[in-house]
Amino acid sequence: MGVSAHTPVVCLTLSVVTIALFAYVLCVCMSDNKPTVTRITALELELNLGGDSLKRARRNLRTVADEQRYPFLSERKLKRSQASRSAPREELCQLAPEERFDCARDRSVSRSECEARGCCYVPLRDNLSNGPPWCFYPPSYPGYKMGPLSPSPRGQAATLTRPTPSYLPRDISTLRLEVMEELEGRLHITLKDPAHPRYEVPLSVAQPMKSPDGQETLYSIEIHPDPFGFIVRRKSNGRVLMNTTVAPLLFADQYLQLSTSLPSSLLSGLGEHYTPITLDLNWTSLTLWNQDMAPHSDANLYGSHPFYLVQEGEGQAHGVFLLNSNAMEVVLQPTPALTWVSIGGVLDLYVFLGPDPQSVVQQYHQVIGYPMMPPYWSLGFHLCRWGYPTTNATRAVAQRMHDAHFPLDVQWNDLDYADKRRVFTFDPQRFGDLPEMVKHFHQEGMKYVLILDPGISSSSPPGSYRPFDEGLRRGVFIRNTTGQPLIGKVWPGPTAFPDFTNPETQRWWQENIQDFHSKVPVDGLWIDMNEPASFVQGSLEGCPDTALESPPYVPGMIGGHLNSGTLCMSSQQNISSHYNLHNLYGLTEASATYSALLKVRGSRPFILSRSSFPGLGRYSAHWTGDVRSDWEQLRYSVPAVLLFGLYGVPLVGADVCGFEGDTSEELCVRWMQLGAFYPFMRNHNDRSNKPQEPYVFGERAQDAMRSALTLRYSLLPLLYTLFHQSHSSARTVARALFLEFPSDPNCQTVDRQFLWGRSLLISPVLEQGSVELAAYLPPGTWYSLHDGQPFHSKGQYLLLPAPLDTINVHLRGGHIIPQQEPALTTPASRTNPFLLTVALSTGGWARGELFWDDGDSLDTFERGDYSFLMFIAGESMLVSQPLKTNGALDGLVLGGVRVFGVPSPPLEVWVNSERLEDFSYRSDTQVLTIANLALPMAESFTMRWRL
Ligand code: MIG
Repeated sequence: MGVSAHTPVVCLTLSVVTIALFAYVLCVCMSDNKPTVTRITALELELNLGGDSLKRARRNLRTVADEQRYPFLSERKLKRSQASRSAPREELCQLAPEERFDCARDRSVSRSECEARGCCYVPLRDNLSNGPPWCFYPPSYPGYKMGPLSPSPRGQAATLTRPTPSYLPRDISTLRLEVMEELEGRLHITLKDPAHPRYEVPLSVAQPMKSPDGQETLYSIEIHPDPFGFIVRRKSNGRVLMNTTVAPLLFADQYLQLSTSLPSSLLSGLGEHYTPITLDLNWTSLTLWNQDMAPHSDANLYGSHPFYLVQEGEGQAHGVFLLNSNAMEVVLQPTPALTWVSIGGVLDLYVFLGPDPQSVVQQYHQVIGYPMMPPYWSLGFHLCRWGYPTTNATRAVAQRMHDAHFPLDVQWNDLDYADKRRVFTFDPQRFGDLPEMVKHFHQEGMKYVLILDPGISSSSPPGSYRPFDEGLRRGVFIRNTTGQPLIGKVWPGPTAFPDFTNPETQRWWQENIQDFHSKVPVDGLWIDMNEPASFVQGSLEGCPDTALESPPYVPGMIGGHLNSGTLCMSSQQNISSHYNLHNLYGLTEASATYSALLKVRGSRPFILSRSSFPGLGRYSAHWTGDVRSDWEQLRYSVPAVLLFGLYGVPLVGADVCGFEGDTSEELCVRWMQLGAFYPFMRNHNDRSNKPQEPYVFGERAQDAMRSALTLRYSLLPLLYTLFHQSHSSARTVARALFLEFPSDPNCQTVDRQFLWGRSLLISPVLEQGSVELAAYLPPGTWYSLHDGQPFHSKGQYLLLPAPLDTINVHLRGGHIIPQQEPALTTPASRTNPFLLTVALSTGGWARGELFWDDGDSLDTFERGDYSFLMFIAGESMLVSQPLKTNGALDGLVLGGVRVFGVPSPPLEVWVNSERLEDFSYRSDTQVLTIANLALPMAESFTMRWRL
């Protein structure tokens, strides 16, 4: 992949590039044995410069002392190389506070410094770090100037130049713009440095499936040459979706900034944060930087998703994806408008035109990759805790679950199993019979998953811990600037960190998994701590003092430094520096783990990753990390799960009953009920807490939990079919209401309820002590899934009873869902009779489908090795039609049918040509029930009821 070079060359090139502008900066060359980098980018070149840290530039916090310490950033010196500007005329500065775009995001400035930037300085009464800026751009603030557009291989291109330097160090004064109209609903715009290739995210985007030639795009783009900016409009109604002329484009080596207006304030995305489904635009700043951080507000969490979706109104939506993995900050302001700030890479921007929100999600997933198809068993119930001290304790847990008749598919172990907490080992005393335990679980029809942290213990005596010895020999670890493996500290003590961007590392990782699996036949892997997290800052030896560790601007983040709780930014990975690749660590680990498990097990891999980046869903599930056992965290788990659906990671859930702190019986019941509708359902608990396995609670609580689990298991055929739709066509599984009812203004911000696919509405209790709840029912008929009781809604809130043993679930008129009699594991439930629940629309129609395969083989859809049934109801008739069969349904039967919304008692019921005696009808709920059927699932049938 490209050229390779060593540090001296790097520094030399660098000096040539920058010496003219910053002659007073010395090139601090790193030692000679720096590892080979295969892709030299301008960013890396520049980043070997000396320089010192500027902590997060909080407005008005900069002092004179700072200026002396960081001379190369001083405004005074910078001015030598740029035309000095003067304050704009006063009338240009008469902007309403919410219209102001910050001219000093990079650092705080005084009036004179602000005016020297040519910006307006108009103080406001409050000087808030999250309020309107005092120093802001006047209209038409100078920026880049665009030359003529000409055809390029993929679209149109132009050169942008900056006649006068910006106020930032190491401006890139010439840029290449490329505008690619890739699909009818997809616009792609890149801005790069044509002279010095910079780091780009190594995501291979599927090329457009069709070109928009001759076909109308949903958008038009208008480019303003001077100062450069562009406007994207929705063609159908002329609505301005993006307007980047509202503020200047900045593109310096370690500071890229692009602002745009937004057509509405209904903005979702930009995770991972602890927020509702729509974001607060009142001067909110969101940092995207993967960090080991328990979910709480105003903090960057484990993953980064530089993607947003805007509900425009009238049912329309668009999305924007900035493909950039550097530390980022997104600033929201009430205009409404948004500013992207990234401290590296290039600007690689996709705009998705929808026009409806579900299409936006699909267009986004076409770029980042559709989600994987999970193994069927992974949709069952998972049970874990940190602190099952032995195999016997772990066995006892599964046994008690079984004895108490709770479904359980997957038993887990946390760090407890490992010998001195080192991965790929197990404790010979406490977990000596781990292999036997796993085999025992397998005999019971269960699966087993354990935790696998990336940190490889580096302090075992040489020759005693092969993963490290081998890894060292094969050069698989991330290296510090002196070329040695960087040593941080995690659970086993000092650890080295595999560089998953290195193909050799991927092979070594697979061999370790293979070796371990040959002893302990795990069914999946839980990849934790992969932000990556470390208990020391940077490394045990600290980090070198370079602009990579402390760039001119650091987005606000927990710990205050890029290397807080993680590795040195200057450490080197195969394709670039950790500075560039940090946010990709979990993704690259997930990808390597996926390949390894696939090879080793030969069936669909199951991986659970804490850190995430766009594309993770191709390989992995996600859980929301160390949630507290409290009601607020229960409530915010709903938007968290829904947002990961937008991000293409549909197999997601929060730790049921909460991770940190003791749960309570009531909370745990409500959490089990909500968790029964998380796409991924795992009860997991922290070391020191009271136990929270379902069987530890009182009889009533156990009954409620058992019925929630049983309900989930009865719905798994539907859930599996939804995962198929997500894998094959990027539909969301757990779905926000606005995706399904985009034109209903009442749905725009609903995130206390959600849907499964199109048909099931889940309305959990999220408050302590509540035994009723106000649930919104979008217009249409909704039937209680429990008893078929219909509600004809005009789009209104209904007060529903919700005693402790109940979670409200409604089935939407017009839909048919496949169910199956539950069992204690999925291998057992998968052989049980199916059940169809038919919810007639007011016109008496309904439809639904079932995707079925062996639940575990790879690429069944792609290879056509599956069965697919279509169900249609209308005119007092239900038809099941196999559109495709492969034998997977052979021997399986339909045991019963429930029809909701049958207006009067049927006189007769017929299946095919046979008249049935065994049916019942309830006039109060208008439900027709047909039981004791045994119709082969793989064959078509027709059922009629004569009224
Ligand atoms: O530093 O493996 O989020 O689920 O139980 C804590 C122990 C490490 C963090 C995970 C949590 C897990 C815990 N881990």
